[in-house]
Amino acid sequence: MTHAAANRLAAAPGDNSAAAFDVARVRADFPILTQEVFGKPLVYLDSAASAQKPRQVIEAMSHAYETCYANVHRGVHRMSQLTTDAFESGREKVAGFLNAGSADEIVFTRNATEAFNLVASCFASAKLARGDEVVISTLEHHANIVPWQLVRDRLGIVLRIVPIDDDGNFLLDDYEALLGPRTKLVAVTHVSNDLGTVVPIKQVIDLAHARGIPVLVDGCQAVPHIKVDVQALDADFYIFTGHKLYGPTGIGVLYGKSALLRELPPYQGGGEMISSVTFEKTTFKDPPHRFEAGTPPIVEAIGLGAAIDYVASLGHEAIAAHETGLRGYAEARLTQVAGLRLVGTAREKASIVSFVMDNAHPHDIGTIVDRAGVAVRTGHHCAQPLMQRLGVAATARASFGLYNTREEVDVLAQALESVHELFG
Ligand code: C6P
Repeated sequence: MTHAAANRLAAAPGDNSAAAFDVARVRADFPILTQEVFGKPLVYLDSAASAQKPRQVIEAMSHAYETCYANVHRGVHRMSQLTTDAFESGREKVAGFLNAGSADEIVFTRNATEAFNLVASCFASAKLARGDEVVISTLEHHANIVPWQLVRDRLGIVLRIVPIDDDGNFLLDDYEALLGPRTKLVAVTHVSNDLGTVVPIKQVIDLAHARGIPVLVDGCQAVPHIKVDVQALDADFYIFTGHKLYGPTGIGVLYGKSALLRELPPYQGGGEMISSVTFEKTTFKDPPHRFEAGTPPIVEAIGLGAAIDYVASLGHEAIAAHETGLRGYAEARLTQVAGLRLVGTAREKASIVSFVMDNAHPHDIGTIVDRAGVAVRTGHHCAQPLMQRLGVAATARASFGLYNTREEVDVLAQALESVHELFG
């Protein structure tokens, strides 16, 4: 497009509840938002799947490749040292972002999924035996279900599932009742990727800790929207993925309390995670390097650091206020569309609106709104047990990022009205 079209979708008077948040200026940082789809301005409402990248992230990564690139922790040469400093500064930024006690508590992985597999595998080796229990919830993404099922099938552990109510609220009393003498870990999401439910995570952690049980939190859908302080939460593990936080793909983050990480064996073996190797015996580095076998996501860590700087420059509170206003507006606007039903109306939600429509399959909805330039995700959102609990095969999901506007919600609503006309 087409600056005219871009401007149409940018902030209009009264666009934002947070006056300090200048969404037009923010949109100018995202080059992709000037694209057209089927001749219409792109309306990107799929940030929960993956967020778009600001110029600051793209440039930080290009700059690294152009001016300061080599492998890290390996070379005495200048370029390797400079790259190592930039890479480790990405780790420091993540530590600051989460308010971790130290950068040594930050492990870089390939994505969030790998971080879950790392904890499941290593925690199981160190701490789980047949009959032990791990508590997860109905709201979980497959990434926090399947790795535990693999452990269950290997070791004979038991998975206990926290139920939800019909609105998608996490049921705290039922959760507490599941905690018992065999519970060795609680692993729950902070924000549901399908419903947007915000889980009362501090209470979840406190109830577990009162019984000496550690807690792993899936923060993938939380960190782009909510200020997270792992020390204030007292989370034992906290996982997120770079690409939903306006950073690159190819990098995930596992925060783990130092003492806990030290108790875990390595995840994978290979270069860089060792202190010494002979054919008889290998000794391992301390965390986080013990868990980072092979060449790490070097430029991705630099890009993630730039994304964190970007989010910090806008301020998490301002972002949250903007997105809360947007979600409220979207829920009010979409419920006016005939034949549309919201799926997930929990008391506290973040940035996600899932819905179904009479007579129209979510894939049809997604295809039709795409023709209007609107990108939403449709399907089971990698949360099939949640779909089963809610009695739906799939939903359509609009998810908002810091660059979205109320005008874009209007474009979605108009497109949904035409879905109703076609199928209703
Ligand atoms: N959810 C969505 O459209 P990865 O793929 O490893 O970067 O992130 C996995 C993951 C884990 N937990 C939650 C709560 C998530 O939302 C996701 C990714 C995307 O909802 C893609 S399925």
